[in-house]
Amino acid sequence: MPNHAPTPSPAAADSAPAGVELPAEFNAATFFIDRHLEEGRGDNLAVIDGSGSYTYGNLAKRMNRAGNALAGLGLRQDTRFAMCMLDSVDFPAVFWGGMKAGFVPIAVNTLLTSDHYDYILRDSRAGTLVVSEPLLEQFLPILEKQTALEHVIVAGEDGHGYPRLRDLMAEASKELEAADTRRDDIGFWLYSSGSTGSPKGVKHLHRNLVATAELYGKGVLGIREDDRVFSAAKLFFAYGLGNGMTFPFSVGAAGVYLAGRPAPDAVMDVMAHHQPTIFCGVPTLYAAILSDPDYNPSKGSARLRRCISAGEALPENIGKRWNERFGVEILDGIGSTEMLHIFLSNWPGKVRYGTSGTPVPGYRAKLVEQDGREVGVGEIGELLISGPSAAESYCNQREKSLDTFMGRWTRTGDKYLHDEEGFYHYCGRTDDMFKSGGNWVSPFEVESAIIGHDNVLEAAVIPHADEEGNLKPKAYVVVKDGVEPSDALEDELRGLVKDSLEAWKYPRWIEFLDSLPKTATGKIQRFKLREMDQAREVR
Ligand code: 3UK
Repeated sequence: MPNHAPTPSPAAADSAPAGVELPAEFNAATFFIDRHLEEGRGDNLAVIDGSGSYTYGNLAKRMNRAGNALAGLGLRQDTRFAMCMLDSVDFPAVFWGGMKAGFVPIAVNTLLTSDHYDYILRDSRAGTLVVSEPLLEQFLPILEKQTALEHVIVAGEDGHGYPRLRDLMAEASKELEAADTRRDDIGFWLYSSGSTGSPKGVKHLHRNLVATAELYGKGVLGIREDDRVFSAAKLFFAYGLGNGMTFPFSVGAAGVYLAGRPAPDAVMDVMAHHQPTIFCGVPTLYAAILSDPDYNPSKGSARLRRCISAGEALPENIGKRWNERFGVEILDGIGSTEMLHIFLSNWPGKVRYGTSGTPVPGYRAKLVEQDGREVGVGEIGELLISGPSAAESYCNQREKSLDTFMGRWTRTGDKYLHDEEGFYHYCGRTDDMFKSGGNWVSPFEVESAIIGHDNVLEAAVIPHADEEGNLKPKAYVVVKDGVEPSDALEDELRGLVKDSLEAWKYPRWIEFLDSLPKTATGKIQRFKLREMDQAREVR
């Protein structure tokens, strides 16, 4: 057995980012699962899901059976297969089993429409699909049309005419020797949700999983063997994949899985029942939990020691109120599917709410103008990241790959500024920023001011042309339950923005909506509001 223990390499010269050294022959599944059996942690709990608790010893057998089951279908090394699965013990079994056998799992968002699944199956040309029974329905209308797809396997009680995962696993051996993969082999793909355009297949290497677990999981979170991580963000999402699998599995700790929708009541239920030590959410979930005064520490986890937030910027007031109510800081950090996990983050004990913190050691950040020139302190630029977990490329998108993966630097598509103390302040997506009267408006900044109002739940700001054709900010606002929109409230919101931001930034128009358009991973789709707004103008 090769020695899989990673050794942090010393901070390297400027051209080569600091990283984690791994042997050239490397299979991530042996590192994250088998290693614990070899080192005496086989009886540690690895997974707690809706059906029970599973030790590393048990998960290893499931992984081996799943890998053998896939091999039994005739998959060859490097073959990719799609998995559209709810969070349960079957997810790690299939994901790691596939990788251990040398196949390439493609974890697919469970919340998409049939059209998107059609697109992803064609785009990836996956020959096998493993799908959770409740999700099969969305695939049925498009399965017939697939030319590359040969096998559909259903995880659940009823296979609806397709082979069941549990039967294939029961028939397969619980012993499996790891395929002779290398650290630089493509290990798995994810499809980026993409706030605009079609989803993109993002190809990641075996080694990238270790890099994120070492640099962010251990480096920032300080994950330990006695931790229990509950991620409301699902395992198919890079954020959830790290939180729920690679971080706990890097140290022999446990992941707590919720198969259903992470609504506040379901999330608080899991907190109370399974007492996680680390909780991973998105800003809207933290806000929703806080909006119900009934949710207090007695209904949560007494062992909670860390909370993290990503996916969108965490509004300052949400972080502060959470701290006050639950006595635990929320570490806001920004990550992406392309970089696999968080690369700028706040630190335990040094949280600066309203910022994304500082670069995670092992990653470097720079803010640039369109011509590539770096901007100075306090100026807005596009964020580029260099670090050892960047994806290799996008599937089937040469131009986008060249634009995004620029050698050591990866383009994020986000605007940031950094202050004198080195903290990074989020200013919005490159595509969402606009100029009003020659001055930049960051929708995010205006939205943050608006949601500072007690009656407001969410807000989105877009450019809207006035009668002369000049762009000015327009706000779409969702009020909290039981609040009536009114002219008086509009005036208060304008006043709030005028008090805290420059004169050109206040919303000239305010419209109230019941909800905002969002991606399946919870990001506000401002482009949809812009489209809606323009369609109305034309009429
Ligand atoms: C935005 C944030 C401000 C930002 C992700 C943690 O969200 C993740 O990946 P996606 O590919 O989206 C990436 C984009 O989302 N974003 C994410 N976090 C923040 N903006 N503050 C934040 N804290 O526009 C980024 O480019 O879906 C998050 C870990 C892994 C991930 N994949």
